[in-house]
Amino acid sequence: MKLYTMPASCALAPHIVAHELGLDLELCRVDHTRHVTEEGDDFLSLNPHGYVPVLVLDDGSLLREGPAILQYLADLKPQHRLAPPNGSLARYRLQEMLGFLNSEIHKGFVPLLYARLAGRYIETARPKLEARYAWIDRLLADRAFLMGADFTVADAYLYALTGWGQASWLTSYYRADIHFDALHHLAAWYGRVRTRDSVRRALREEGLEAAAGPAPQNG
Ligand SMILES: N[C@@H](CCC(=O)N[C@@H](CS)C(=O)NCC(=O)O)C(=O)O
Repeated sequence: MKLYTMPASCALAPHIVAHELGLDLELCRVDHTRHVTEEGDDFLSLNPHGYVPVLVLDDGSLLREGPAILQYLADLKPQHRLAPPNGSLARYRLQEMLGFLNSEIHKGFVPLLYARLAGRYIETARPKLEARYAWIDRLLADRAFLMGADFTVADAYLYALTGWGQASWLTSYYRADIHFDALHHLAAWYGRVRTRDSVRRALREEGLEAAAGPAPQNG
């Protein structure tokens, strides 16, 4: 297995875990300003988002996103008990903690780190979010839902977040100055999700249905 990393980054976590488990792990450093690996390869071809960690498995499959990589590694050697068994409540507790670390702690640092770039937080953050939504748009070009043909919890999550950029119908705190009008696959997906009974009901119960407008008829 090979781990793409940058020293002192969040990729330090899977690096540590690999040692905990005694796994044979090859490390490859990435220059994130140029998106080139120390072997001279284009890192964006491995991760179009340009960030580490990326784990390449022995069969050549790629795994991205720290929480997924950490759990994958722990599950390779369950006897080390770095993660409780899948399906147990304890495992969901671990995922609860990893979700918290990922979005609240890890990404909580980002404004502080970007603030050092002469306060250019918005100018740095918005293009990244736009690029990531463009990637989601391409993903949705040939699939109905985020993970494939079927609606999953990930669609519910993305639907809730994407509403923040649809400023026309949100008037409160959850209104970001970013628009996805040019992303047609995203718009089609958004309409598809909007027609689901669960979504209509949730919007109604949160007093949002009128503001969200009528659900598309043909999804
Ligand atoms: N969602 C990713 C984020 C990883 C991340 O933020 N990596 C940082 C290092 S801590 C990075 O590579 N940043 C470079 C960049 O965004 O260009 C994860 O949780 O694994």
